[in-house]
This record gives sequence, C-alpha cells and structure tokens, in this order.
Amino acid sequence: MSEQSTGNQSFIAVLHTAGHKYRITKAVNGKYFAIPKVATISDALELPIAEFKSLFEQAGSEEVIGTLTAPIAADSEIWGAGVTYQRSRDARKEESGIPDVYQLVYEADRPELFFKATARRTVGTNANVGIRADALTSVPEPEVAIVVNKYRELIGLTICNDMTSRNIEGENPLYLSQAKIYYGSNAVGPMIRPIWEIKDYSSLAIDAKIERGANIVWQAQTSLAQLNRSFADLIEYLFRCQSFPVGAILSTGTGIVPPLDISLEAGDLVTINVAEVGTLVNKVVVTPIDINEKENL
Ligand code: DO4
Ligand code: MG
Repeated sequence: MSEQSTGNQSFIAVLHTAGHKYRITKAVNGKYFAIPKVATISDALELPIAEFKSLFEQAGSEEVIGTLTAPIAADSEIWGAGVTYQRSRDARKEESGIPDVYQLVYEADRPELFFKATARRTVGTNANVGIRADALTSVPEPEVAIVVNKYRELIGLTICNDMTSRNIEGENPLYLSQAKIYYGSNAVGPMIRPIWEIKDYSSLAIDAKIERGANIVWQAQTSLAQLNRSFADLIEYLFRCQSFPVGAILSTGTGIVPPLDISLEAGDLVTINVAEVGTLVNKVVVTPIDINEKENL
C-alpha cells in the first residue's frame, strides 16, 4: 500500500489557513487553489452539483496556502451506516452478546444509520485519533464515505476511519453511541475525490493496516463491490424525514474488521487506502476520561 500519487487528478481539499479554519480549495499537483464564490464545504454543498462543478473547474488562478485538514466545515454532520458488509455482520455477531440484531439489520430493507461526528470530534490525515480510556478493546473501521449535497446529489468520495470501542458496543448494542462518539473517534480525508472524476467506483479496492513500531500487526483488504447496499439507497434513507441544509458526509460501513485478539494501542499507526480516493493515516492516542481542557488530542 503506497501513499497516493495525485498526478493530474484534482481533489476537493480543505485547508486550515491564517484566516479560516476550514477553507475549501481545489487541489492539483500538490497546490491548492481558491474556488470562486465558495469558501467552505458547506457553501459547496448548498449548490446543485452542476453549479459547484462549474465553479470547481474555474479554480486555478488564486493559490491558497495552509495546512491540509479534514474535508469538512465547522457545521458539517458526519453520519455512519452499519452492518453493510458481510464481514461487519459476522464480526459483530462474534463480539456481541445479542447477535441477532446484526443479522436482522443486514437483511432488512432499512439500513442502520447513526449520527457519528461533528467537526469538533473529527480529524484529518496525519492527526491523532483516540481510543477511549475506559474501553478494553478498540478497532479502526476503514470505510468509504460519500459526500452528499442538500439536493441528495453525490458530490464525491472520501475515506472515514469510524473508530469504535469494540467491547463497549459488544456488551450491549444500546451502548453504540458511546462506542462510536467521543473526542477523537472520527478521521476523514485526506481529501474528497469529485465523483465526476471517477469513471467507475463500483469495485474500488479498500486496504487497511495497523502498524506498531516496525511491525504490521493487522492488514486486510476488501472492495466496494462487497457493499451490500447502494449509495442511492443509503442516501434515500438518510434524507427521510430530515433535511441537510449544508449537506452531509455518510460513511458507508466497514468491510474489514480485525480479529478479536487485535486491539488498538497508543502509538499505533492506522493507514487506510481507497483506490482513486487516497490514503488516510492517523496515529492512535488515548482519549482521557477528562477531556474538557484539551483542544487537540
Ligand atoms: O452496528 C454497529 C455499527 C456498525 C458499523 O459501524 C459498521 O458496520 O461499519
Ligand atoms: Mg463503521
């Protein structure tokens, strides 16, 4: 698995600049350019895709300098879908005292959808993700995330690490929110690949590994072809009975889960690669019980 080479491909990237915490840009060949009339991802997701695409294509004259951060805005909502791959279903049945709920949701028309994160709980590539101090076992969940505008149009693909406190979810599925939502529990990035630039996303390769010092303690791969639901179906359910005025990011579930004897430790490096989309890399630290005073992990 190698760091992506962006070549002449273009991406939607968000930079932390001197004047803006989440400035949207167009990334080409390692440079970042302002997109006319659009300052944030939320501005972009308020526009119909054709309008945003046209502005995106005009970008290229005004270079923006800053640090790459998660491709979100301050008011973004990140949601998750669950048990959308057979491997996820099997892993949850194995770890849970109440296995039937996972089998039922895998087969049901209605998908499992859950609120995952706000900007405050989300980091980008090369930042630290957290494992809960009160969890016994924690795992990364390497997922393709879809970026959807307020009109339910698919704008692009990115990568999400849906960090999960495994024993907490395993103890009782009603603890899902605590297993999934805490400071440092979500990484997204490195950038968004515009959907109009991907010829066929139906079977993109997804690779992940956990490195501990010089050793790879776990690695696995799957493909979007193994996803048991369509993006259109997930979007349709997400937007039922609710609106997303600044769009949403929906992580589409994991198809690779470490075996029960692998748990993340502080200092581990988690790398997730999705073909055509990029590579998300995060170091693992412990999220302390009392996080109130901390700005960053
Ligand atoms: O059912 C719990 C969450 C499942 C999940 O996050 C996944 O399958 O990716
Ligand atoms: Mg997940």
